[in-house]
Amino acid sequence: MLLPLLFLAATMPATIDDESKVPPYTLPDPLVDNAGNKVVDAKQWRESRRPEVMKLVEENIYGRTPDTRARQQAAVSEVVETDAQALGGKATRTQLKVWPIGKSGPAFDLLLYVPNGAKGPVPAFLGLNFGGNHTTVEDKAVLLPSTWVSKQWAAADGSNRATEKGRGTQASRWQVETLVARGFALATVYCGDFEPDFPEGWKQGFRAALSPEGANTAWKDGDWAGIGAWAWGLSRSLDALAKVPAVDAKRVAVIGHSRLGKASLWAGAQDERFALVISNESGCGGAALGKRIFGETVGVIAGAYPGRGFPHWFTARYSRFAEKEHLMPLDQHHLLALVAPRPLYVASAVEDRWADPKGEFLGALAADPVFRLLGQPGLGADVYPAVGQRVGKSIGYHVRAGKHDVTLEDWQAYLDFADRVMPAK
Ligand code: GTR
Repeated sequence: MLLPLLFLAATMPATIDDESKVPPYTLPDPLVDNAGNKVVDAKQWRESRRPEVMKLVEENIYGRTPDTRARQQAAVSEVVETDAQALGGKATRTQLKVWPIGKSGPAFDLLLYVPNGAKGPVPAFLGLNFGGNHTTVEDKAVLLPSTWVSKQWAAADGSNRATEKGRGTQASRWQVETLVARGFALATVYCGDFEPDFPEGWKQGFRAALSPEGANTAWKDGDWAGIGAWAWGLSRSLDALAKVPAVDAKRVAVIGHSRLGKASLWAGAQDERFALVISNESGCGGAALGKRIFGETVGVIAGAYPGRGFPHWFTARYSRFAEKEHLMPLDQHHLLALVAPRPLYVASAVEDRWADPKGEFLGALAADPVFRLLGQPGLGADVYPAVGQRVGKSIGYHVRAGKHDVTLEDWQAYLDFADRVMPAK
C-alpha cells in the first residue's frame, strides 16, 4: 500500500490560471493576536503583536535568522577598485570586498555607483543580483564573481565559473544611468556570494560559515534557509554601505526581483534600517497570498513534488502546507505588515501569471490595516488597478504590461515613489 500512497502524495495538482477557478479562502487577521484579541493601537502592535508576527513568519516560512552580532564585530571592508569618472563621468564607481564576519569567513563583492556632484550623502537602492555584479551593467571594469554561478551565467566547461559572456546581460533590470541621473546611488551584490542557489549551495555560503557544524550541519525545522541567508546578506551589505560617507544609510531602499524579491521582503521585515522595501514580482513565498490558489503554490515551491520547487529556500515546515494552505496560521500579508510603518512597494506584471499578480495586490491590501493602525495612509485603494496604473500612498502598487522582469517602467515607478518617501534632493 505504501507505493500507491507515495505516488498519490507526489501528484501535482493542475496549476490554476483562471480567476473563476480560484477556490474560496479565508485570511487570518494580522491585527488579531495569538490569544484572539484585537490589536487596537500602535503600542500594542509594536510591543506584543509585531514580535508574534515575526515569529510566525520565521517558524512557518523562512526560519529564524541567527543573531550574528558578535561575529560581525570582526567585519572588514576594503576598497578593491574605484573610479570617479564612471558612466561617462556621471558617477563614482566603487567595488568593495567585504568580510562580514572577519577574514576567517567568506567575503562578498559590493558594487556601488554614486552620482557625482551631489551636495551631500545620497539615498540608495540596494539589491541582490542573480548572476554576478558584472551582469548588472555594461561597464567593463566591474569584476566577475569568484563564487559558484548557475549554468546560464557560467563557462561552457561545466565549472560554474562566471565568464565575460554574462557582462551587461541584466543591465536593463538595473537602469543605473537613470538612477544616477535622478540622484540615487545603486548598490548591488551577487546573491551567490551569500549562498549559491542550489540545494547544497549553503555549504559554500554563510549558513555553513556561521554554523558550529559548518558544512555538516543537519538543518532542523525552524532553522534558516536560502532566503534567510540572502536577507542576512542584504543587511550585511547595508552595514557596508553605512560606512560609505557619500551614501545616506537612513535612505536606503531594499529591492529584489522574483526569488530575490522574496529575500528583499524578508530583509526589509527584519531590518528596520531599510527606509523603503520593494518587491518586484516576488510571487509565491513573497508578496502573493499563499492561501489563494493561483499560479505557483506553496506545495510546488516548497518541493512537495519530485523534481519541482526550491525547498532549500524555506524552513522545513513550509512544505507541510502543500495542499493544506488553509492550515497556515498566517499568510504573506503578515510578512508585508512587518514593513509597516515604513513605505512598501509591491509590483507585478500582467503576463507573470505564475507569480499571481492579483494575489500580490491582495497581499498588499491585506497588510494595509496594519499600516493604517500605525498612522500611515497605506494603499488607499481596494480595487485591483488597471494595467499600467500606479496606486498607493505609503504602500505603492502597480501591475505593468509584459512579462516577469524588471523594466524601466518599474524603476520609474520606484524612483517617483522614492522621491516622495526618501527624496534625493
Ligand atoms: C521560479 C519560481 C518563482 C520565482 C522565480 C525566479 O522558478 O518558481 O517563485 O522565484 O523562479 O526567481 O525567477
